[in-house]
Amino acid sequence: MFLTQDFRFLRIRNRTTSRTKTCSLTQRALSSSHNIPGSKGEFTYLKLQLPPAENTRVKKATFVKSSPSVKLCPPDRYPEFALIGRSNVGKSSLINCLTEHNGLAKVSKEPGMTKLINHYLINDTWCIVDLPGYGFAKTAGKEARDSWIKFTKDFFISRDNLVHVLLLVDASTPPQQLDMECANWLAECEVPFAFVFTKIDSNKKEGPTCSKNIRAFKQMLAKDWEELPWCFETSSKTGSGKSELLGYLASLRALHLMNA
Ligand SMILES: Nc1nc2c(ncn2[C@@H]2O[C@H](COP(=O)(O)OP(=O)(O)OP(=O)(O)O)[C@@H](O)[C@H]2O)c(=O)[nH]1
Ligand SMILES: [Mg+2]
Repeated sequence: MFLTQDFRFLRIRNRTTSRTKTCSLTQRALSSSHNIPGSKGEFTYLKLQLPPAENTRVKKATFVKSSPSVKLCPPDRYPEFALIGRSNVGKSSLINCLTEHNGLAKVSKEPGMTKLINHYLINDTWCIVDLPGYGFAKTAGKEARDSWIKFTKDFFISRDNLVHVLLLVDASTPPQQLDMECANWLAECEVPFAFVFTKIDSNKKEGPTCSKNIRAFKQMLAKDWEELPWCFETSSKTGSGKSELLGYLASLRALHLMNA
């Protein structure tokens, strides 16, 4: 991936097909560059130029609305960050962790808990959006999958105030094809996103560790992607990775305001 001259788009070249996808980013015409993550170890990451993070703390978090369709979502007044990922990956838990508000988003061991588009207003200035998870019913088949794609695609396409998407991936399980497909699908749809690995506290007695799973996931991704989107490693149980993620969201909000 690389940024084009006007900083408006990033392009992702698929190594296998040599096809180039263009992915619009919120960082347009950047003027300052305080935080430039670049290559890190064996993987090369997208170089982002972000303004410094300010007002990272969540002082107030309120539930706004559950919407059954994009048309019924609240007006697009505030900058929004949407969380997506497989069902049970920990989207709702992460919202509670970031906001330090247990019970704000409903958490359940049963997959498929979140069925609607849920808006949460943070500090009266920006929103986190909890979307239904994908892939919870193995038997649900193509129809359910198509309906999920339509539902979420509508959201991504029609929300002008969508600043960034966080694609959550469960670090306690080996890489899943569905997550790869979702990442590629976001890129196809030109939706800017970062990976958030969840449950890094949850190392199983048998099988690979979370670190190994994360590495394997990145290796799989790196087969196709020249540069990886930025990645965070989190645990909603221990709060690990929380401040880094809040800082990232704050920088993106600052950028969004600079370019609004
Ligand atoms: N150990 C551990 N468990 C977690 C973590 N985050 C979530 N969980 C557990 O994973 C399960 C699912 O969490 P949710 O937050 O409801 O997941 P979700 O992605 O919102 O699920 P859906 O709404 O069904 O799509 C719950 O049992 C959580 O307690 C974490 O960081 N560590
Ligand atoms: Mg949920």
